[in-house]
Amino acid sequence: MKKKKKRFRTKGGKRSGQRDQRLLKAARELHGTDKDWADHLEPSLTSQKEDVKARAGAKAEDAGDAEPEPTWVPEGPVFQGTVVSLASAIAWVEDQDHEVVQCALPTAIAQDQRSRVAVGDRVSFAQRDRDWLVAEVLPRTTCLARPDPLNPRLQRVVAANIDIVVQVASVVRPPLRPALVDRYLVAIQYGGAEPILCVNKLDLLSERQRRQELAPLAPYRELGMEVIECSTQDGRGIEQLRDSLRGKTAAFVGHSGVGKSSLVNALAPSIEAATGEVSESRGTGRHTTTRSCLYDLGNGIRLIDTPGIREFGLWNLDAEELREYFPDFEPFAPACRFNNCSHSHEPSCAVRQAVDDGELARARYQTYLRILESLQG
Ligand SMILES: Nc1nc2c(ncn2[C@@H]2O[C@H](COP(=O)(O)OP(=O)(O)OP(=O)(O)O)[C@@H](O)[C@H]2O)c(=O)[nH]1
Ligand SMILES: [Mg+2]
Ligand SMILES: [Zn+2]
Repeated sequence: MKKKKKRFRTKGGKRSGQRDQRLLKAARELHGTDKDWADHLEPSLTSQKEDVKARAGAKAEDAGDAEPEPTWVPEGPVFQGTVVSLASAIAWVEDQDHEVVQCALPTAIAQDQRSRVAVGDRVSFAQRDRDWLVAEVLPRTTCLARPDPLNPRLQRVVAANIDIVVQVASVVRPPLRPALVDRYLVAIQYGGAEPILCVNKLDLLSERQRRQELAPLAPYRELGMEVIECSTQDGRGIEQLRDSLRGKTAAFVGHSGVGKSSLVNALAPSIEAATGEVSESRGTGRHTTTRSCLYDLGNGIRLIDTPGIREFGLWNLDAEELREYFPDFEPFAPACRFNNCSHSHEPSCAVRQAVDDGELARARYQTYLRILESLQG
């Protein structure tokens, strides 16, 4: 099959790396000595991504800034910074001197907080009376978004202005779920970031099991996606992950319990992000991380650790567009009888034929059909 190397590459801009941990300290000071605060901290982005695919950028803008509402007009000096953490109607913003300032969110933003502002967003802020207040959320270069699970008409932005989204999966406890990988892959490309797949807990498998369990990931490697096999227990893959993240801002996403926070700690032990046991009976995580946190890991790596999710829906995508996010179908699609073939029910579909002939991964095709159905439903 024709390889589509570089399909997922975006031209990530260079970042000036900051090594200081003052952000973490500042946030801890803000919250007294509560060690759990480490979980509530999201290190911020300090620079804008310079260059992303124009289309992806436009998408991110659609997704994030559809209807800018007036907030308030500051009278004094206005500063800019990056949102490093969020709570209800409050944003912690890191300024250019790496000071973290607690800012209230004006009502217009707070009302629609999950869409209007996310960790990683650049904001302007200023003082009103004695308090600091966010004035404006600046346009995003990229984002990762999904529909609100309880109200699919609402968008939830998971992280903003990221170069890379690392999907963290584990091989066992919880088991690998390629269908989730596919959904994330679509959402990541839609938002303009570069996807990396990090498969964790490899220490729990024998070599034979490893080959068997990881076989379903072959299609992603074929697509040119970086797949990193790692373990926070025996350290494998951690340096490869660090190399891939060097100079970049990234978000860790995935199910609860796969080891996202453990990976943060493996990359930078001084962070001490809280981690939680996986439930014995269900083999799933316990949602230990409750808010996204942006950490500065050194080597120019800025990392947003996010809470584990149960399901990942897709935001604002139509059925026709979905095909573009399955580039492995492209070599076959021109041979379909209909040039607008949805590859689901049409006669003489070359994509379906390729699946039957073993030239295309059946699991990828099945995920495609499931997503298609959900978009039409
Ligand atoms: N065997 C093994 N266990 C691991 C590995 N990485 C993490 N764990 C364990 O997996 C459990 C969950 O790890 P966390 O880092 O809290 O997982 P998380 O993805 O951050 O989970 P949430 O915050 O709930 O989304 C903990 O008990 C970790 O010790 C690994 O490489 N191998
Ligand atoms: Mg966690
Ligand atoms: Zn077709």
